[in-house]
Amino acid sequence: MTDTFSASDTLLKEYETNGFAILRGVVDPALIEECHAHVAWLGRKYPDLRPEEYHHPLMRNDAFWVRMVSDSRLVDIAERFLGPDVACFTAHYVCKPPYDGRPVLWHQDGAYWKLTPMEALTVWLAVDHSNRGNGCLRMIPGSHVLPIHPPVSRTDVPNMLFSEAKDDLVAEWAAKAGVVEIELEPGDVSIHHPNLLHYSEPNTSADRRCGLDIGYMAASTSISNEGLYMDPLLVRGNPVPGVNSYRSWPRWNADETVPFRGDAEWDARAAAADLRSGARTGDRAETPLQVTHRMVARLQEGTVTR
Ligand SMILES: O=C(O)CCC(=O)C(=O)O
Repeated sequence: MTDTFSASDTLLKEYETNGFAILRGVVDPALIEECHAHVAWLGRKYPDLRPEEYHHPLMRNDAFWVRMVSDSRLVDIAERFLGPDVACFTAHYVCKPPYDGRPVLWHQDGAYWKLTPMEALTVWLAVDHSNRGNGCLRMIPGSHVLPIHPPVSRTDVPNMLFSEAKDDLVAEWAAKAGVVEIELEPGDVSIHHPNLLHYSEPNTSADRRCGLDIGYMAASTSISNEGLYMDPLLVRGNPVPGVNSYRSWPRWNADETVPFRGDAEWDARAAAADLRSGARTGDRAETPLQVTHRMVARLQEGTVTR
């Protein structure tokens, strides 16, 4: 572990009490610049996709994406909550363009994940400024004590998940505990519990709002991915025998990613990670774009559930 948490354990306590916490200045500006270049490259490569839909299937062969989710500062945070053996099972940019960025309606992340047990944590890295004007995350403190409630379909208004938590549940909890706006600077991180009620509003401002939204789980948790969620990537420690098969870390390839600091050493790092996890190659017949379209279609039809 590095000293991300050495300041104090107040973060752990905050997380236990509220179901979320904020960590300032986790990632350096140079790496955030690389994320900006990556998002711009994704925009050129996939001009027909909305930038709120840079979902994980799209990046399954993308070395920079794995470089990000395996960043030691981010994994340190996950390790603190999940223990020494940590896997990443999902990650995507939620990038809301100026003026018409889509909302993410009220939800609990765990309602969309098939994890057993639900030993997981969302780590949200601010790539842009994220504030009340451009659609920052908003959370109900303490709502992580709720069990997972099935979401209801919402296709009448544009929104990223095509669904939301039930109105009465949200109204009850918002009245009881209030709603906290999570305003972040680029490089800051917020974390939240899989059962926490949270949402984000449309971006009606002139400023883009982009975050890298990462799902980590303990390696002892098993994921049923239904060919949609990718096989997880082991990002720290060791696999637990008999639980999960791991995806190989992609090697650097100019067609699949951007140049980044350390890309010359990347393949050796990826090979070492594969040796540790015993990874399979994980390649499927479908292209990343096909899987992404399939994922969006399944969100729309409401079949991405527990
Ligand atoms: O980035 C957003 O606006 C929503 C992200 C979110 O809902 C999540 O991290 O669970």
